[in-house]
Amino acid sequence: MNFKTFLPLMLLGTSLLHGQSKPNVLFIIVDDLMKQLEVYGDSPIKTPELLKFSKEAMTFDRAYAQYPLCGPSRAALMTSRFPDNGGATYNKAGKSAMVQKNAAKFGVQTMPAYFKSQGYITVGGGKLYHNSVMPDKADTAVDFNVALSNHGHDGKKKKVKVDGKIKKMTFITEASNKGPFEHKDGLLVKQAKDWMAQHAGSGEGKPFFMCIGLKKPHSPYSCPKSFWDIYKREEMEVSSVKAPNDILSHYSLSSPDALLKVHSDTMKYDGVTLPHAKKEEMIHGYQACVSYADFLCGELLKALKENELYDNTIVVFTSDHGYKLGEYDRWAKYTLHEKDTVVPFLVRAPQHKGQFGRKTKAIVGLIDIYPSLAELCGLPIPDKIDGKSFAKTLSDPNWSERQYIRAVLPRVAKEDHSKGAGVSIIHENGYRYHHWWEGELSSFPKASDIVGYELYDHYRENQTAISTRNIYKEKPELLTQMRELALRKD
Ligand SMILES: [Ca+2]
Repeated sequence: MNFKTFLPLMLLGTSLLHGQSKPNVLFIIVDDLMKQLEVYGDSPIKTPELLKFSKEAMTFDRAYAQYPLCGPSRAALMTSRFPDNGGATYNKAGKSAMVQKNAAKFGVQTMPAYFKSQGYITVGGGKLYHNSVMPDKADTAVDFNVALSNHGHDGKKKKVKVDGKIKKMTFITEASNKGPFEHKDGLLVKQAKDWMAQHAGSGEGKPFFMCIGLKKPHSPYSCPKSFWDIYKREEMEVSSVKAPNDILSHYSLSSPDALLKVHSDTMKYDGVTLPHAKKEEMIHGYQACVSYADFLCGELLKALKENELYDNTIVVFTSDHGYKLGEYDRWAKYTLHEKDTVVPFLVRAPQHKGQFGRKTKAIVGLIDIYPSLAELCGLPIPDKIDGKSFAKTLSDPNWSERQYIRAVLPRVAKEDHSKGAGVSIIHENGYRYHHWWEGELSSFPKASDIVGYELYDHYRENQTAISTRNIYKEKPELLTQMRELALRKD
């Protein structure tokens, strides 16, 4: 037994008493959750459960997705491979069967499949990949011994005509009269709680690895009315943050109306014509859904405590990418900017109790979750993955395994639909860098192929707002240094 393996076992004495040699894991991933939460400072969004949890965990301030869209981000997380290094480069490639197949080509198992192969009981439910976990499907069985379903309510629908065909589409918001456990996510959490109670009572000595993917606050912003009632409509503030200066908009920004087009009551608008009252309703709905997701996370944590599992369970809470609510006159995701790539990130490792309640500025990527959980559970870190373990940061918040982290994004470069792509770097020096080139995402460019640069001074000391001033012309030496890093593949 090497030291790395021995340490967690030594510190988790209580589990040994119960005949279980390794800690359990509860991994919670929420869909489309922005980092603007109370745990990060002043936020109008009420998340009392996460706030309470942050006192019993470590809060990461600089955690980033590797691709600002569900499927590819989740594929990168689940396989610990960058999207342009064997991960998914488009949304549908983030479905579980394809993620597993692609990972196998590189000799990598998905994170839950790896834990399963190491003797863990793996339990999964909800949106973990671009698709939901489906009990009885072969690809689900690769990852999970136990699959939970999430067939509950998720938004009221209306019939609308799209391209001459009648389609049923959800309204963008809904304050529903259903109970919290009748909605999709609530139904899932109820099953997870039941499973925990049953497992705790079974006396089985095996550790579990539970992955729960909550769909909220992803649109439609549909949740029980009681969560809407936490807020007052007149207090909703529409962002006045405008797009950065001197950028190639078709690369740097997402479509202004992509979110609006998929809901029955907003499809007639674009980012410019969307009425102010509708914007306020959308922000209200998003905030209500975040509070609903917060409530459900609290239910999961409560179940761990009630079943005396909490002190022997590592908990990771995060989102698949960030989100915009009107900033840059855009909604949702799909840019490399800070709002779209930064994620909330909280980790509770019972063996590092001494650091609970602390915050860290260590830079981490979602691809780092896989090797970190392996190390924290005393398992060998698999070869051929790109992630780096942040386990040491949990005992020393000043320790950062990374100096920077990368995200990527393919684009349509021109009106002729030719390909373009971009890469971003967020560096511990406080700067955010992007560059764009014409060509495939997988075709790494030479410096001479680059068609656009962005450089933002984001994290200077005492600076709270995200800068939208593109300063790439003002800092030529720094630009060259950052470009060198962005042209690497690590
Ligand atoms: Ca998402």
